[in-house]
Amino acid sequence: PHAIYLKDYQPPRYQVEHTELRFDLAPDATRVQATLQIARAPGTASDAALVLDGDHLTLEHVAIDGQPLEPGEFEVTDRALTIYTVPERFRLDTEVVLAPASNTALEGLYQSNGMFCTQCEPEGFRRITFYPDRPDVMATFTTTVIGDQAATPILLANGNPVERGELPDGRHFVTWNDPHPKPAYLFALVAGNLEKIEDQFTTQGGREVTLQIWVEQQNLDKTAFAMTALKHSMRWDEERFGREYDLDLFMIVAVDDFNMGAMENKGLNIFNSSAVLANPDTTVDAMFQRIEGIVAHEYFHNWSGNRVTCRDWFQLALKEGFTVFRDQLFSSDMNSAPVKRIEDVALLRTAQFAEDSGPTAHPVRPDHFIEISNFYTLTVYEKGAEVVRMLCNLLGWETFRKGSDLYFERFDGQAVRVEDFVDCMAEVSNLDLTQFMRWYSQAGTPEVSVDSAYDAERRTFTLTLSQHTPATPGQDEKAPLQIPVEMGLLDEQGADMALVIDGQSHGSSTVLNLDESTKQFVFEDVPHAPVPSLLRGFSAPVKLRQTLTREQLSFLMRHDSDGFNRWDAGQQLALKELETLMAAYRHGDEMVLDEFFVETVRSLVETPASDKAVLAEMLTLPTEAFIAEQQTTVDIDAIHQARRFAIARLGDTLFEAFETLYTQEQSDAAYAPDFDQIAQRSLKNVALAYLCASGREEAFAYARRQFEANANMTDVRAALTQLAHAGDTSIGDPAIRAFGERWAHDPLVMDQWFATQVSRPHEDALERVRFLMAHPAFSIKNPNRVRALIGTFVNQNRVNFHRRDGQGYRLLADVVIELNRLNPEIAARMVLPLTRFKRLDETRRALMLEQLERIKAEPLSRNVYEVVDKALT
Ligand code: HT7
Ligand code: ZN
Repeated sequence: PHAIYLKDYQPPRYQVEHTELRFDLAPDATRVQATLQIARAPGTASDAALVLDGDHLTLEHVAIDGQPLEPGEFEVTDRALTIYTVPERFRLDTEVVLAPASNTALEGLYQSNGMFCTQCEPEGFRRITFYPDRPDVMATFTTTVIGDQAATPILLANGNPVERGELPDGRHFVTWNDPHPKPAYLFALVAGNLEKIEDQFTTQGGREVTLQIWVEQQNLDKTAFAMTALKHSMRWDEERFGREYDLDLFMIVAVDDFNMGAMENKGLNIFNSSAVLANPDTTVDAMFQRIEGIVAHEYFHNWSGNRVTCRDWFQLALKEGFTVFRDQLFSSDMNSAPVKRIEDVALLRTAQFAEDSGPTAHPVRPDHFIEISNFYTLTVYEKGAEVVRMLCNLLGWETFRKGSDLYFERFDGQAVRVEDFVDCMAEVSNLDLTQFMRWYSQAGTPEVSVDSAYDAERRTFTLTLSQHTPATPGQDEKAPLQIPVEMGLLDEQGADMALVIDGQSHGSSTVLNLDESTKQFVFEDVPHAPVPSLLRGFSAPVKLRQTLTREQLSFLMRHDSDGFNRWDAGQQLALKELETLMAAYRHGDEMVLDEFFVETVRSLVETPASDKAVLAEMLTLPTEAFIAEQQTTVDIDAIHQARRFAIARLGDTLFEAFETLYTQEQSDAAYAPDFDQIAQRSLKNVALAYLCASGREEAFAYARRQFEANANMTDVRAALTQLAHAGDTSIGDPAIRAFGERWAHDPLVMDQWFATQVSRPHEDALERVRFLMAHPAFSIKNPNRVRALIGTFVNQNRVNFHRRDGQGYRLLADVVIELNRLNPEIAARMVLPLTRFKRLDETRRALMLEQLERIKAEPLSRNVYEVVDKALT
C-alpha cells in the first residue's frame, strides 16, 4: 500500500452536477443504477480521462449519453473505472451489483439485523457505485429505493420523499430528493422493518421541521431522550451560533452494527444504537450524557461539515475539531460546565497524549496517510477541538462568533481548508495567526516548564516559561508554538492578586503568550511570594512541568478561583502520594498512606459540597492510564497496586465519613438524567466505591441493597461493579448471574455485563474474556460487543492485559487477526494498544513486538498494515 500526500492535492477534473441513484435491494445481489450529470472542470485538458473510484463492485453496464461503451473504451480495476475519452458535458449511466449481506466491514451498503443501511464516510460510497468519491465533488442527489414490502416496509434516503408506489412481486419504492449539493460521503440509505417516534420543531425563521427517530419496534421506549436532546441542540445552535436547520425533515435511525458513534448524513443521521437508545432502566447517567453530546454533534455537523465541508480528507479536523468544540460548549451549557471540562481534559491528557507519544502520532492536520479511516483519531477530534478553543479564547467569544458567521457565510456550499477557517478568525480579529497555524501541522504534546523567583526587595515575581515538543515520527525538529497560558497569582489568604506587568494592570487573571522557546514574565508590586496558578481552565493542550510542594497543591486545591485548577491541584497532590506508594511497592517496603493526604481527603468528604458533581470528581483518584502517562518507564504493577492500596486505605480509614456521605445522598425522587440528580448519584456511588474498597461486609450489604432495589441502571451498575470487583468472587457471582439472566434479551445491557466482568482485577480476568467470547450474546462481527468485551479488558484492566506471560497481548493479536478479515476499520483501532510499547519494561516490550510481528505476517488490510508498519518501523 502506498501513502498519499497533502502536497499532491489536485482539484477534480470532472464535477458531478446531479446524481440519480436507483437501488433494487436484495441481500446477496443489490443492483445499483447510477445516472451522473458530469461536467469537465474549467482548465482541464479535453483529453483528460474520467477516473471513478470503485471498490468491491461488479460492473454490469456502462454508457455515455445512452451509448453503451465498447471494451476498449474503458478499463475496470479493483479500485477504479477509467473511461479514456469523454465529452465536456455528458450523462454517465452505470449499473453494478453488490452483496450487502456479506459486507462485514460495515462500509458502503450492508445489513444489520436484516436492515439495509449505509456508511459512506470517508470512502464508503465507492463500495456502492463508481463515483469521484472525494469531498470536493458536490452534487444534488435523487435516490429511488426499491425493496420487498414485507422485509423492508420503510425505505429512507437523504432529503425529502417525493414519490412512492407499489411494484409487482410484493415490492415497493420511495424516491427521495436532496436539494442541497453534497459530497458522496454524506449519502445515506436505510431500508427495514422500522418504527418511529415523531415530533415537530419550528426554527427561528419559521420553518416547520418534522423530526423522526426510527428504530426496531422493541426499542421505541428508548427514543424519548434523544428526541429531547435533538430539540435542545437545534435551539442551542440557533441561539449560540445563529445556525438554522435547512430541510423540512430530520431523521435519525438506530443501527446495531456500526463502526463509530454516529454519522451526520444529510437529513438522515445514522446512529450506532448505543449512541441513541436510552431509558432509566437500561442506561447509566454517563451514557445519557454521551448520547446528548453525540446527538448534538451530528446535528451541528449540518453546518460545520455538511453546508461547509472539507476540500480533502487531510482537512478532517476542519469539520471534526470545530464540531467537537461546538458539542463541548453545548454539553457545558446543558450540564455541569466544570465537570464537562474536567472530563474532556482527562480524555485528552490520557488517551490523546498517549497517541502523541506513540508511533501513530500525527498532526491535527496530517500531511500523509495510507488509509484515511485510521485518522479519525483523538488528535484530529479532541486536540482539534482544543485548537479551536484556543482560538476562541484568543479572540473572545463575541469576535469568535463573528469569525464563525463569516466562515459559514463565505463558504456556504463549498469544500474548504483549515486555512479558510483560521483566515476568517484572523480577519475579524486583526490578529496575525501565522504562528498559530503550527498547531495544525506540528505533531506531539508540547511540554511547558516553569521556573519562578520572588524578589522581596524589588517586590517582583518572575515567571520563566519554556516550551519543548519532543520529536515525533517524521518530525525531528519542532518550532515554538503560540501557547496561551492563562494564570493568576494567589496571595497568602488564597485570593487572586492584582497582576501588573510593565506597569500595565492585567486584572486578577491573565493570559501569557508563550510564543518563543523561553520567555520571562515579570510581575510588579507583588507584596509577598505568591502561589502561581498556571494553565487555568487547561488553556492549552500541553504538559505543564511545575514543581509545587504538597502544601502549595493543597492550598490551590482549596483556594484557587479557577475550578479546573482546584481539581487539577487535587489530582497532582494525589499523584505525589501515589508516587510515594509506588516507590515503596517497588522496594518491597510496606505501603503507608500519608496522614496529610488522608486528612485532605477527609476534609473534602466532610465539608458540605457546594458542587456535588465537582466533589465526585475531586474524590476520584487519577486513573491508572493517567498515572502511566506521567512515567518515563511505565510500571504497570506498581501503578495498580499503589492505586488499589490508596483507595482501600482511604475507604477503611474514612469509613464513617464515606458512610455518612453515602447515606446523605440517597434520594427517592423519580429518576431523571438531570444535572442535580446525576451529581448526587455520582457522589453517592463514589462513596460506595470507597466503602466497598475497605472490604468490610457492611459495605457489601449497602451494595447488595442498592443492586436489589433496582431503582435505575446507574445505581444498579455501580452496585454490581462493586460486588463483582470484590476480591472474594462469592460476593459478586450471584449478582453477575442475576444481572445476566435479567438482561439476556438486551444487547446494550449485556455489553455492560461483559464490561463489568472483564474489568475485574482478578487474576483469571483474561480466561474470563476467552470464556465470554463464546457466550451467545457475543459476536465478533458486532463492533459494540468487541469494544465492550475486548476493548474494556485491554483499556480498563491494564494489570491483566499487560500480564507478564504475554497472554493479554496474544489474546488481542488473535482478535485483531480475525477482525482484519472481517472489519479492517475496527481491527486497526483495536490493534493500537499493542503499539504503545515504547515506555514499557523490556520484557513486555518484547512480548508486544512478538505479537505485532505475528500480525504483520498475515495478509493485511491497508488499515491494519498502516498501523502495524508504523509501530514496527
Ligand atoms: N463524521 C463521522 C465519522 C464516521 C466514521 C468514520 C470512519 C468510519 C466509520 C464512521 N462512522 C462515522 C462521525 C462524526 O464525527 O460525527
Ligand atoms: Zn463529527
